[in-house]
Amino acid sequence: MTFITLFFVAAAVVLALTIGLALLVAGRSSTAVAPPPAPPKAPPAPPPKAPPAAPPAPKPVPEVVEAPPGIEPEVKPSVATRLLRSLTRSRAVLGERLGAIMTRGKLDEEAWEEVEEALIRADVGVPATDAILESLRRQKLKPEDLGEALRAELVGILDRTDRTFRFSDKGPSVWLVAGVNGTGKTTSIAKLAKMLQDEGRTVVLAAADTFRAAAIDQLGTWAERLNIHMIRHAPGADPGAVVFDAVEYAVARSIDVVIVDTAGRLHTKSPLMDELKKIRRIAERKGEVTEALLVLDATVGQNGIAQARTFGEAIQVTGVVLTKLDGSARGGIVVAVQEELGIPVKAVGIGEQMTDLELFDPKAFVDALVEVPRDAA
Ligand SMILES: Nc1nc2c(ncn2[C@@H]2O[C@H](COP(=O)(O)OP(=O)(O)O)[C@@H](O)[C@H]2O)c(=O)[nH]1
Ligand SMILES: [Mg+2]
Repeated sequence: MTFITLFFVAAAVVLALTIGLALLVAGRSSTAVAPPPAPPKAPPAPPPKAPPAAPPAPKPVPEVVEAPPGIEPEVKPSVATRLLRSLTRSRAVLGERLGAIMTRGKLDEEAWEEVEEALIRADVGVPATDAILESLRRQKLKPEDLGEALRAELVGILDRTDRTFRFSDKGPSVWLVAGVNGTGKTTSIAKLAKMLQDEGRTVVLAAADTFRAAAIDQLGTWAERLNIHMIRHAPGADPGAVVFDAVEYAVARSIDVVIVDTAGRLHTKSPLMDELKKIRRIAERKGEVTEALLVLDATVGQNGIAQARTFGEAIQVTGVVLTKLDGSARGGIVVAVQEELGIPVKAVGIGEQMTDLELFDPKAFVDALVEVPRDAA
């Protein structure tokens, strides 16, 4: 009996152990096999990949931005903004006085003397200053209207002539560019050529300032940058021969404009003015001189008037290119040139780059030259 009981107990224990063991194994394997944690692990994997992909993205941005400055910054401020900036010094000369008179609120003799002095200091010149003062005095102005009235007078003087550039309808137009050395002839030629190119015209340059090799090379550098052909001879060669070849080149290839760089002084004994007359005659053989542009440096002020007189007699100046307005306190010279010589300023140079040329617009110029205090009224 005891033996049988013992046998059953032992059997029961063995059975219980076996079942327990089986259950345990089953439980373990089920937890081990079940890979649910794995899928959650998989999705997080791609996100970490994405962020590394993102950082390279900003890189292409600076690369794209860098490209245009390499060529030439085309984003230009407006003409009014550029003029306003260029005429800062000239405006200060006129503006200080006007501002003071307007705030004082009295247009007495003393005030008129101050207006006169300010105009002279801005290089408007005596004849133009006299004419302006006479007209303003007659108007019985209130002090607060002085600025606007002065603007109207200046625009009145400047608006008298046509200042558009001329072209030939027969063959190549020849533009002679003359002026004293250092005024900015060569630089202005590059700027004018760029302007013509932007208008869709074809241009050839004539390096007729054969006085110095460096002058020819300087024009050559601009010609390369503009991708324009330049006719050159050896330093010291006859400028007339260069012009002859350039016009012939233009005729043969139907080029619209020949721009001629000339010397401010000469190596030969023949006077400069005779040489310029000769250049003109040679250019007229196969082309038409539609512009004889005198380059004047705005920083020299009234001296420019004397230069314009001399050159005017020799080459019948059709217009003035006034350079370096950006560094001048004498912007009023524009008015003097117009009033005293009857020559229109056609373009103004406001920097050393080839885009630093503006066609002369009397209204924009006067607005930038004469500040009218907004709170004057
Ligand atoms: N700031 C400024 N400089 C100018 C302007 N035009 C010319 N220049 C500079 O004046 C100097 C003489 O110019 P250049 O063209 O060689 O004069 P050129 O001897 O008459 O041919 C150069 O350093 C030019 O960069 C201008 O409008 N503004
Ligand atoms: Mg030169």
